[in-house]
Amino acid sequence: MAPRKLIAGNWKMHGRASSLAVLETLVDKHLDPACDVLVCPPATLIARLAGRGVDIGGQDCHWEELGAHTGDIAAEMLADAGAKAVILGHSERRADHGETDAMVARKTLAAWRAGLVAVVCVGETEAERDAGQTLASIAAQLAGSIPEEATAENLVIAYEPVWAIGTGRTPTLAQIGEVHDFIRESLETRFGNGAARGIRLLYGGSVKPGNAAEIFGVDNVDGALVGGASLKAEDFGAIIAAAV
Ligand code: G2H
Repeated sequence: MAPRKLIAGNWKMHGRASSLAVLETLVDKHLDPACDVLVCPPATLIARLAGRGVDIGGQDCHWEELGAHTGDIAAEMLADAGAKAVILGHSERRADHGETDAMVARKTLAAWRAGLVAVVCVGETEAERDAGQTLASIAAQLAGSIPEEATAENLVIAYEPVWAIGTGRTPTLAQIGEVHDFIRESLETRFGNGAARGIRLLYGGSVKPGNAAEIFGVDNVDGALVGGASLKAEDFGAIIAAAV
């Protein structure tokens, strides 16, 4: 049986005054219980938005529980604020902050230590795709970023081709399917069928109401990580509706 779908919103560094209105609109729509919904706002909004009917998550965490790390936030702090999950290894973090697979693996362990679901992002660059290196790049990121303790309950993987993020460009359905099938097979090889079948694989990169339904129809796509379109309640609600 396919896992329950998950639609996650990644607000990135957006969502100040309008944030509560977006969330309240989603809650008012009485989200279909057949679909899980997660909203990941900036960390300053987690406590304010948690407990209002939609699961809330962070966008990053440090691998240490505490210490001299100016500007960082611990997984335990996210959990204290009411977060249930945290996005890790997003390509914007990898690009802006030099995050490596090894760092993402340490952050993933920290998330699990704090009881958070880790939403680990992987994806190829345009140069890697043009060079025919897409699956090799994904394989390396999976091997380096996902610790051995992964289970269907503590891990979600988001496939986000870097060239499709915030650009309005999306891969073909065949390209999405090829990578999601590859990720599922890689997980089965490493963790066995039971765990691997339950780990949810999200597609991310310019998901919008107009393309969500066809993307959700692709095998091994268990939901979406949505950036820009998650900032508008109407668009995010339409994407959620397309998943159920
Ligand atoms: C990819 C995605 C959300 P967008 O970063 O993680 O953003 O939907 O704006 O491409």
